[in-house]
Amino acid sequence: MKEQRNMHRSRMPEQSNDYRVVVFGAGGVGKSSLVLRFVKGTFRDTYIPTVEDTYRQVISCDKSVCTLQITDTTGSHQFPAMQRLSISKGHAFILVYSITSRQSLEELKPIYQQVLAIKGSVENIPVMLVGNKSDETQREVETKDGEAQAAAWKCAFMETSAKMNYNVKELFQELLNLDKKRNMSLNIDGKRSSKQKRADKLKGKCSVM
Ligand SMILES: Nc1nc2c(ncn2[C@@H]2O[C@H](COP(=O)(O)OP(=O)(O)O)[C@@H](O)[C@H]2O)c(=O)[nH]1
Ligand SMILES: [Mg+2]
Repeated sequence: MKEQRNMHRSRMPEQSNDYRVVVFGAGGVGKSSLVLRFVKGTFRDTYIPTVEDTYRQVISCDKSVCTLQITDTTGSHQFPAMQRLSISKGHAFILVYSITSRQSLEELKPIYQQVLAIKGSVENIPVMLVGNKSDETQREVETKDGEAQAAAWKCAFMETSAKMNYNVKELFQELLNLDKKRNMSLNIDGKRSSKQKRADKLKGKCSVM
């Protein structure tokens, strides 16, 4: 039995080299838009419900490279078994609501509780609470309310706009920075702008390309 398990593992050595980020949130808050803006640099105004998509990008990790794997989930009505599986496999989590919907922030609560239940504690797990659609004027959730929720959850917080491309790369880099066990950068060496190099110096870390 034991031998079989080991054989199985050795056939998939690349697995351990993946850094898995899972994006959760109610339907329509902009999960897919954030992921597509980040991965492809595109934005669309039409709403196409997502089943579940995973995107991969090579990033640098501890002086080597690894695969950043981003799973864009279907929303808060994901199958419970699928939700549990993505949480147990995930290394880091992005919890998205829309600043135009207080309800969408409410819908994150059971998801956060489940992350907590499965991971035991979120203290050593990168979690970012994200208020998306910051470009919208019909605001239902104030920035300070998002900040307060993040403080209660002991996680990081950011407002973004996938539409205006505001804070999108920053979101992913900040999330990676939260992981103290690895030194990860979206940037595969040598291509940083002077602005980013300055930011690196300040933080003592690498940053976005
Ligand atoms: N104004 C605005 N609309 C957005 C933003 N992000 C997404 N949307 C729109 O919100 C709708 C839902 O986006 P989508 O990414 O499919 O949401 P998902 O269900 O969470 O994946 C779409 O019509 C998007 O165009 C944003 O930052 N600002
Ligand atoms: Mg979607």
